[in-house]
Amino acid sequence: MSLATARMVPMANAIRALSMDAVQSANSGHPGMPMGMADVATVLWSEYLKHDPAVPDWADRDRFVLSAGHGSMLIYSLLHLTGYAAPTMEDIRNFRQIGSPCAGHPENFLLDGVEATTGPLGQGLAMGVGMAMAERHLNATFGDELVDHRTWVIAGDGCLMEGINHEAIGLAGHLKLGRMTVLWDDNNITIDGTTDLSTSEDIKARYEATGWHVVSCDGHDFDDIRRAIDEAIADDRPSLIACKTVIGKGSPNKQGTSATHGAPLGDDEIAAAREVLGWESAPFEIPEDVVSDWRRTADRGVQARADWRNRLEQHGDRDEFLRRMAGDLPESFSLDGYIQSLIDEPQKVATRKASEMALAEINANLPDTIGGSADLTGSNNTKAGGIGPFTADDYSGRYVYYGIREFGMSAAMNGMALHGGVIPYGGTFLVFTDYCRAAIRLSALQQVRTVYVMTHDSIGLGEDGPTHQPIEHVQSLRMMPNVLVMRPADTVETAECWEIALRQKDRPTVLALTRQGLPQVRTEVASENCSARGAYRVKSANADRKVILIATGSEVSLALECAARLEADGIGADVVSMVCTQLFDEQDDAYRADILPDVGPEQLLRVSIEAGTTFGWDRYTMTHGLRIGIDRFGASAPAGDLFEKFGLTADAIVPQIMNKLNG
Ligand SMILES: Cc1ncc(C[n+]2csc(CCOP(=O)(O)OP(=O)(O)O)c2C)c(N)n1
Ligand SMILES: [Mg+2]
Repeated sequence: MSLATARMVPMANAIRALSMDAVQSANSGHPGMPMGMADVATVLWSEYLKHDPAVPDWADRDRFVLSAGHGSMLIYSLLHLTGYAAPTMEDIRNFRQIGSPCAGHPENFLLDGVEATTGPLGQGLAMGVGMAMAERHLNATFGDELVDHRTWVIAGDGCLMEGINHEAIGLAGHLKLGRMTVLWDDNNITIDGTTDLSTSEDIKARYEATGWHVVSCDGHDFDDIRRAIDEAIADDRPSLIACKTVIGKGSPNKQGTSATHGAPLGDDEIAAAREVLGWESAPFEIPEDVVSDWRRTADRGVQARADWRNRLEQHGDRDEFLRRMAGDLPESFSLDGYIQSLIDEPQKVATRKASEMALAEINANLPDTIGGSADLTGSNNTKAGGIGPFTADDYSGRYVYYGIREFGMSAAMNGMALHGGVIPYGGTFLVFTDYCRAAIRLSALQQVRTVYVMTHDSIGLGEDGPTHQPIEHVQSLRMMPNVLVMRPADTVETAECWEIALRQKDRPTVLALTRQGLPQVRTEVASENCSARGAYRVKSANADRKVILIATGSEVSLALECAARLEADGIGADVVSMVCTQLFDEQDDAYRADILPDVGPEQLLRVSIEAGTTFGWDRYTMTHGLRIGIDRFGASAPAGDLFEKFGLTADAIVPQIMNKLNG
């Protein structure tokens, strides 16, 4: 039942008032977007969005993403007005201040109801695609009774202009994600001014050409907004609703201009806007009848959730569904037996192959995984364990052909992980983590479990040459907070890394894997997952210990070779496999001091060996240690020749160590 227009106007104006007052009080923020989209958001949230403010994490709720994250006051207003426990009015008063969950841009980890962290334009919409994919997959798995919801995105001109928009809508159109609707704040304004300064694109034609249903509406006419949303729901393609709006609507002297985009309106203009809107309440006060109209809109969701709860209790898959949505692995899940089989029969394979072997095990025993690759399936070795393709005709498939859309893939993975119920992993070449980087950063910031399967991790990929050979990538990803970057050395470590990655409920993992075959360095059963310590001794010094070789991935076997030569000369050398610096840094002092004793160079020389930049390795070698690596772009040649050319051989390394020891 829709409320009369006369009742809805003040509901929308409540959003406008809160937005302009909060921005004014913070003396920073973006009033234009929430004021412009207030009418659209009021219709959507009061009449369509399926949610229950009392149970924000209800699994079958609709997902709402404010892709135009700068308009954060829109979602804070909506959450408050519809009755979520937070943000409180006090939180809104403290918009953009320390301690308030009303951060500059919406953060999924600060407020229930904020489904995604947005602000980097374009990514919210792209995450919405992942949410819609997860929804269809779980629907195909558990049926309409348990999973039957929609994904709504509010996006601005900026979100549609970003390059990632092309990748995201291409994927959504191809996969026919008809339960996704993008409400475009079609206001012709960005920061620099009117959109004709920078674009002449026919956006609607582009969406149509990409397989989307497109409809327009007057974003300030409640009936017209309803008509457009109804049309979007009725169409089985994903929908773009071009909502023609006036940015800063209600601000008499500034509306329709970029002046309202990202600055407080000022006290005089706010007073004038109050006049125009007929809003008489003081800042941060909402008339009781408006509050109760807003609160009543939540009744639909309360009833829908109660009905769903009944269906869940009767459902044969209840426990499995709840396990999946909680993100817990099945209790029986373990790779111990598989790892034992690797120890029993050592093999020389590339770690990308080792990952495929681990995935065969994982995918067969963990129904939660949804894999994929950005058109490098055969190179990333990501399709394993008998999983079938995820297609528009069969959403039960667990393998996504993402196409050549690295950024779109990564953002979709974030959306899937945020949706819950699935564990996404996806592959490309490690060098193209640069294309994914902004989404990897959002995986980390949003605290989600995504696994990036990044193969061809060094010059070891050989002939494709420097465009494809990562140099700075592994180390630069290690700088990013809350990401596990893992570079396993053999089949055993690769399996251990997969197990660790799957058990991280609140952070992503990047697996850096080789193209070239590597000998198995782990041939004995360990009592624990050694890689979980981040670094551990693969080999202890036999002779009097003078050197610690710290290596990763393909260089661990090289370090073992160097150590053997040193030992032959009576120089004791440990070899430490630094699988994951982040996990090592998290170990207690005693463990770290055991692996890397805090003694001077005259007693112990620390040497790092990694086929990538030496930048930053002094963190572990100390300044007086030795750092072996590659501080220039690679070259095109067979891998063996390149390792020789760049001095990554025992012949080249051992004399440098001897020099250092004798110097
Ligand atoms: C990737 C990215 N680039 C730049 C920005 C900075 N920025 C924030 S809003 C904005 C303009 C967006 O225009 P539009 O989406 O039309 O928003 P409106 O002005 O209509 O509110 C820009 C450039 C950003 N947040 N993210
Ligand atoms: Mg705009």
